Amino acid sequence: MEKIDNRVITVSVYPQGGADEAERSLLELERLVDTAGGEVFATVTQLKNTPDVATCIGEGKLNELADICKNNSIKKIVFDCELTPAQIKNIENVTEADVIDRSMLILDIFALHATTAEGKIQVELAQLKYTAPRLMGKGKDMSRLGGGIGTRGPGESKLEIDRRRLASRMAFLQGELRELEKNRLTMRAQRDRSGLPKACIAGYTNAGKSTLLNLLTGAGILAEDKLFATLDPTTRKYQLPSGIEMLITDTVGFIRKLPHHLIHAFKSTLDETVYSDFIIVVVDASDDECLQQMSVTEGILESLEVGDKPRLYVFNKADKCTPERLYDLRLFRGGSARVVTLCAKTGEGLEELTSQLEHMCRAGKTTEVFLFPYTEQGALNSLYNYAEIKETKYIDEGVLVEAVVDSKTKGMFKKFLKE
Ligand SMILES: Nc1nc2c(ncn2[C@@H]2O[C@H](COP(=O)(O)OP(=O)(O)OP(=O)(O)O)[C@@H](O)[C@H]2O)c(=O)[nH]1
Ligand SMILES: [Mg+2]
Repeated sequence: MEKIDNRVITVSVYPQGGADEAERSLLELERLVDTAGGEVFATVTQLKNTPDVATCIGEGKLNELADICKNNSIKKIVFDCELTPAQIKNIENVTEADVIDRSMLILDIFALHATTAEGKIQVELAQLKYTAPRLMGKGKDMSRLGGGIGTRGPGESKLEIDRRRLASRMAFLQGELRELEKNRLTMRAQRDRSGLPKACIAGYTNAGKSTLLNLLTGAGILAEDKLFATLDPTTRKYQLPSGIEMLITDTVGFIRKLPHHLIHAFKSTLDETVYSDFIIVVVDASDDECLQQMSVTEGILESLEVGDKPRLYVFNKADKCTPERLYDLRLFRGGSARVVTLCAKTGEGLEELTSQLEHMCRAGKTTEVFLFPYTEQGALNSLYNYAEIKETKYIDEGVLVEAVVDSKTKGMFKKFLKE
């Protein structure tokens, strides 16, 4: 069998003073290439304050890139920035290799990892919007595309790019997505009715979000040392040691240079973050880049308009950090935010985590006493769905109930409140 050649050349263009950041971003690009099944053969960088409109890199660099490709029979180039369809076409003409950009590569990984119908549709739509116009500029026989890095469709399928069918395929997928969104809304409404506190796990990709949900709930989500292992959200019920139940959702990870249109494409699943009561931000404390990763995470949470939701910071992978480092990180967050350190792999630090979760779940809740006349047993039954019942007493006037409720529930059962 012919061996598939997955060697790629990575390219970065950076402005004056941006060398360090470019270097870090390239290292991450290498991990993305690896996750997509490729292997970085060489890297080409250029200091250039404004990328060339036609070819991104300058003419001399482009020729250098073409020489490396031809001398080593490299057929794939990945740029660490966004490229326009015209830039891709021009670079391909000179280098005679396939060219993709960082966003196309990320979408390719998403396509590999999407498992639910909703996830697959979101990925395909995003690919049709972003990747397809960039592949079409090539003027090649499109039926031969698909299979290589950057051109895979979700699941086993290949990304079909036929100009004539593009618009109708997108309209069809949008319709399907709307249907699935309706189901998601129904499920969310059901979860709302349960009255349980809801937390969403967010954070940089590979921080250990899925490992954390697995540790707490035995959710059995695939957690591995790859970027974007998780694409589809999973929600599980978790019972805190005190008996309080809560819902926790694991979601897709974040990464730097995640363009807004990509975030928007995954809005339907990222909305789980929007509807949570608080956010558990998981940070890989052992990563030298973790402060920067935290600011990327904050930026994306801002753009999802959940910047003001309460946070619990979990500095994970504590087993790979010195105590001094953990101490410094805790200080960095300042006094206001809740912070715990954890090793999600072994469970070390779990007690501190659960006690903080306990606090977060109780925040904004009060203990109230209600009196339900014996004729209102239906209402009493429904309170059980919304509140943590502490004590019930049967007296002449009805059932006296002491319960921990949030303000919404208190309002709903206002007429039974005992003065
Ligand atoms: N040493 C160490 N490794 C950990 C810990 N927690 C998670 N990992 C490892 O980190 C890698 C990533 O973990 P995941 O749980 O898949 O990370 P994630 O945040 O869900 O990543 P994505 O879904 O890809 O965004 C896996 O190889 C885990 O085994 C930890 O506390 N210590
Ligand atoms: Mg995950």
